[in-house]
Amino acid sequence: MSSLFPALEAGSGRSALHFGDRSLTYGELRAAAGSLAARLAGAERVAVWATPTLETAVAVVAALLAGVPAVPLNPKTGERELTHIVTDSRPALVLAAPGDELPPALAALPRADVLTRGDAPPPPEPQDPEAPALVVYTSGTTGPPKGAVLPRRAIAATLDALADAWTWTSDDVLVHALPLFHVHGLVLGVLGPLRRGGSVRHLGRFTTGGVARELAGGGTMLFGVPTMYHRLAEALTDDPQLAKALAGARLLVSGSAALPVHDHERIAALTGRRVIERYGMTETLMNTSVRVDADPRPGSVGVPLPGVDLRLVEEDGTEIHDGETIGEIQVRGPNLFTGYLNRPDATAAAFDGTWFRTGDMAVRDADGSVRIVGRKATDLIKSGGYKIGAGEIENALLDHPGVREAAVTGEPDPDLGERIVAWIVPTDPDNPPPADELADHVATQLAPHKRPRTVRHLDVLPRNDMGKIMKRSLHG
Ligand code: MCA
Ligand code: AMP
Repeated sequence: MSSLFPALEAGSGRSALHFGDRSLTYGELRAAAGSLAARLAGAERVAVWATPTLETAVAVVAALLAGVPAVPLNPKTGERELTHIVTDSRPALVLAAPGDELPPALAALPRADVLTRGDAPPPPEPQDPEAPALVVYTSGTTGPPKGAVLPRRAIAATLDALADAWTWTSDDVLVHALPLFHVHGLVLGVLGPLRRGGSVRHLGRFTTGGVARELAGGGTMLFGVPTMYHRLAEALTDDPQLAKALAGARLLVSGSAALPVHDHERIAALTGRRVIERYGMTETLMNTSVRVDADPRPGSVGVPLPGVDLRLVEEDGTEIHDGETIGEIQVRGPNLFTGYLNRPDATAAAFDGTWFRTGDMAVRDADGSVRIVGRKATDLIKSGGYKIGAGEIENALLDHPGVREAAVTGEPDPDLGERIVAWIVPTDPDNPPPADELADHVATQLAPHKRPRTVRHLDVLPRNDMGKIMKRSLHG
């Protein structure tokens, strides 16, 4: 397989990465990542302390050049989840920016500081397209997150398919503020521009003002989750500079969850620009997208990307072709992961033969475009574009001494898409634990974005004759 980043080979003076006022050209990135790659040679796997910084981008590129799989870690992950991830993935070392303080869960790991300067050319890139490149942890309905193993082939295939759908070139300057420990922000948002030989401007953290500034200052594309577009839509009403900046972008792309029609319409009305949606998953990378030359329709995630086979399947396995019946989306193609790390059981269960079961329910219109209408599992919640399993939060809540029973659901939220709600039977009904104490407990055990935003008390959880909690009868 040829190089993942042809532009790095040339190592020109073209701009590659900008994080705030810090930046690297392709030549500088080649030298910094080349030097670090030489230090990683022979490691089986490395963890990357994935802060939204230049160092994270250098560390991941170095690992890819060295052929060492990288495990990006959310720096806000709590003790329990972080311990699970490092126990499961067993990184040989952790890469972090000099001076970053690492939590006790990583104390036993050797550390390598990531420097953004260097002087060594990169080693020859591995040739095997199936070689694992990244291990990205993703939540399921129950249990702790699983590590999706993404080979080099999947990264190259998905980025090239998006380039085709969006006419994405080296002239593009991508603006985003997504976290760098998930596929959206890391693979699409950092590796994407680098594969094209273009550049990325990362805001460090999302603000509508930052988006306006970077788009007005030369950005051509914006990637975001629906919560970000919702906040842009809210701000647009009295911010003509923001409207002008969005109107000037070549492409506004939303993904990771559905962008509500209301936000689509508000942005279109105030900027004259339509946001286009693409649909993907950690395990599959990108499956479909509205193409740049198509007429974007709110609610549509477009057509299968080049190389991706997509079908809709009924509960009994029958394929749907009629353009109106809802079915589960199943996909296959070079964009797919190779499996979950250490979980052959879960990997086998995720496939129907060669087809990957996404768990997303959709309708396929007569023109082949896909409309997602929901999810098979009610125990998966999408909040702020993050996938969160109800089971992992329930387990964390049950660890709190004030909680006797717990059930977690997602409720519609105009900003987050869904908001996490915890239904609690307190150990002592006269003295239930305060809501913020439970939120802090989940935030420090798992991650802040998994914390319940609402806590409701019950005397008893509704259960069926089998003792199973009837979550559908839990609503506020
Ligand atoms: C609040 N905070 C706390 C607590 N409460 N920390 C500890 N304990 C607490 N009790 C902190 C948070 O860490 C955060 O810190 C700040 O307070 C605000 O938190 P929150 O309100 O949760 O954040 P937000 O401002 O609402 O975030 C909205 C967001 C974010 C920026 C849109 O949700 C986000 O970045 N989403 C992107 C998710 C994503 O990339 N998903 C892609 C996966 P601080 O402010 O310092 O951070 S899906 C994927 O990859 C597939 C392939 C796909 O299709 O894309
Ligand atoms: P994750 O597992 O965090 O990678 O999230 C993948 C899930 O995000 C998919 O299975 C979908 O449910 C959802 N998703 C991603 N993009 C979109 C989109 N454009 N519209 C609706 N849902 C989406």
